[in-house]
Amino acid sequence: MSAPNGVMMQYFHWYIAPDGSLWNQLAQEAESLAQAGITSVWLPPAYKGVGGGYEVGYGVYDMYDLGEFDQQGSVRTKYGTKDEYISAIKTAKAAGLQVYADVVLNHMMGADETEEVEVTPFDPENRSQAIGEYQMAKVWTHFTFAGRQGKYSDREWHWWDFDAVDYNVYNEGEDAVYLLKGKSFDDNVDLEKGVFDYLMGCDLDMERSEVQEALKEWGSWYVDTTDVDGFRFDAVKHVRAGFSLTGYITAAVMPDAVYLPWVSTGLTRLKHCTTSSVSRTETSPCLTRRCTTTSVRPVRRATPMICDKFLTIRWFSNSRP
Ligand SMILES: [Ca+2]
Ligand SMILES: [Ca+2]
Ligand SMILES: [Ca+2]
Repeated sequence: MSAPNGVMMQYFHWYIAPDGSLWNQLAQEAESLAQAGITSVWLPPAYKGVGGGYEVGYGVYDMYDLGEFDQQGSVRTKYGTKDEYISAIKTAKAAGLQVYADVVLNHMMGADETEEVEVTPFDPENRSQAIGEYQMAKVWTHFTFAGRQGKYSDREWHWWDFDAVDYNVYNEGEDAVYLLKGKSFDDNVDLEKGVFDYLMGCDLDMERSEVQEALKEWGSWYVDTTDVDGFRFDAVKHVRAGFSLTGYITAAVMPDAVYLPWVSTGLTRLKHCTTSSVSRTETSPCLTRRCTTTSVRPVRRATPMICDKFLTIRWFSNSRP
């Protein structure tokens, strides 16, 4: 029988040295972490970001590059190579730790090429207020991932996969959020700044089915490749609630529908929400319903935690206790 409560360690912080050693360090320390009472580790984003070997991980460039390809000036990430990452996860799990991967679905940065598209500039402080005319812009939205050459996925990303950007080559000095042609900011997000769909970089259009499918495909690949126990979702208040992160991991990771009730049951633990966390649910109907649940049933197999900025979800295979 597993213990009712665990201890998760955030196994990184923003300012650790960018020397590519974190994954190896985890492998070396896994045993002693477990002995000290740690039951799970939250690892930083493992894929290539716009800052290459210096990128903390939240400026997502290529989610299929876990430190394997020469992109953004580096093969490894800030934390090591793909092989070191996978090896560290294996070692950590062998030591009895559960491993959570940090996943950023909200935005991408560091596109390889520009594209021309009509945009409408909006006030960065009030995204319901246009501050200029519909106009032609040149934006960094074409992701070719040339360094990966189609391995794992040959999908390229274009402006039509995104809702907005904040940089127009034709008007470099302007401070604006540019809503792209035919797009709307996704609904059911945080209401700060009018509608807080846009945070940074190229904001994914979560209403677009091709984008949803691409993310599910990636999720399946990621779990198959890394064998992590769960996800920590970044920037959830900027991701439309209708996308349903629990539905996402169910579709991406647990195609067998029998697992869904376990995830839903886990969400009743939202009685542990802090006041600030509930502000997220005000704009999230799919979570509000569960957050108002006062009776908390015992949760054995799924333990999500939610707050205003992130959401972690853990799942178990049949073989795990
Ligand atoms: Ca949209
Ligand atoms: Ca968004
Ligand atoms: Ca969006």
